[in-house]
Amino acid sequence: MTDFHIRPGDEVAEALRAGRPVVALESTIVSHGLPRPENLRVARQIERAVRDVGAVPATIGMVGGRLVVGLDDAELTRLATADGVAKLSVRDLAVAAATGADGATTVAATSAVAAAAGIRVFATGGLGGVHREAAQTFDESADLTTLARTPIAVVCAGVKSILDVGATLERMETLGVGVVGYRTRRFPGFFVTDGGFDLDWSVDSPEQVAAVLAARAAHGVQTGGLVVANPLPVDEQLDRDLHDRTLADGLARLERAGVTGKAVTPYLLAHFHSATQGASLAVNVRLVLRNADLAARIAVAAARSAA
Ligand code: PSU
Ligand code: MN
Repeated sequence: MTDFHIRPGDEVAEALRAGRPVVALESTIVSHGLPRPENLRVARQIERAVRDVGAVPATIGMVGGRLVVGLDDAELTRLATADGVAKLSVRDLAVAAATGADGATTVAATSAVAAAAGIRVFATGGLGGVHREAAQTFDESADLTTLARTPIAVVCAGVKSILDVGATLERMETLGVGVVGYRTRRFPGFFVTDGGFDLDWSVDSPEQVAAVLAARAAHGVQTGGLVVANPLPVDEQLDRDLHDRTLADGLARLERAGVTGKAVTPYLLAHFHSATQGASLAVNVRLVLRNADLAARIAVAAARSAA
């Protein structure tokens, strides 16, 4: 383990040493993806959901330049409430460390750090992907290119409908990122159950995902990540009409406001949460908690089969 920069909290380090199940969690969703003050409450709930199934949560983030795997409650509180918490992708980690910054890690950075720390399962809300108009703007999340080279299973509710979902799936194919639906052959669209595209594979149980991870390790051929796409049940998704209206409005505002680059995702998420009077927030929280639960079950199954 490269614990020069990555200093796991005692509990996480001990669990990894003993081969007990550990689930990585990201902090960008806390600092930039959810409104305050709910963000801190939800961050704690996500950790609780992992613990409830018998796994150890390891929320990852940067505190005063120190890259932490397994933030303690004071650190989590700081990243949820402080001003000026940076949004850190992989390329930002070293600069943030050297300048003593506070930062929240994206899916890309969290995956890279978790894998380096020996964690094999990661739960988040939605993956970053290819943005609409990417053919002009080149805006494609580093989540995809990082997963191309990072051996970790990411449990998510697909990608947000604010992205070009079809292009994101095509890029994952090109990049060699595995995608399986959890009890579905339709790729989920985050707030909505069905993102509009078919998947080649579906798995039925945490044990089956653990078997995929074991086969990958045995083959030694696939070097990148595995996306486990876990849709919300239809009766828990955001109302489709409300969703479509809010999205159209959000995209128009984005263009008028001239928002680009890494501000795009937080801007659109904040728009959804305010324009739907909290309906999208409730949906967002539900799906993250479901993903944390599934990821923990996968980690438990993987630890059992390795024992
Ligand atoms: N999806 C969400 N909420 C989020 C994000 C994605 O539902 O907060 C965050 C994740 O941390 C993801 C990042 O890695 O946004 C992607 O940002 P970008 O598109 O700038 O790569
Ligand atoms: Mn981007």
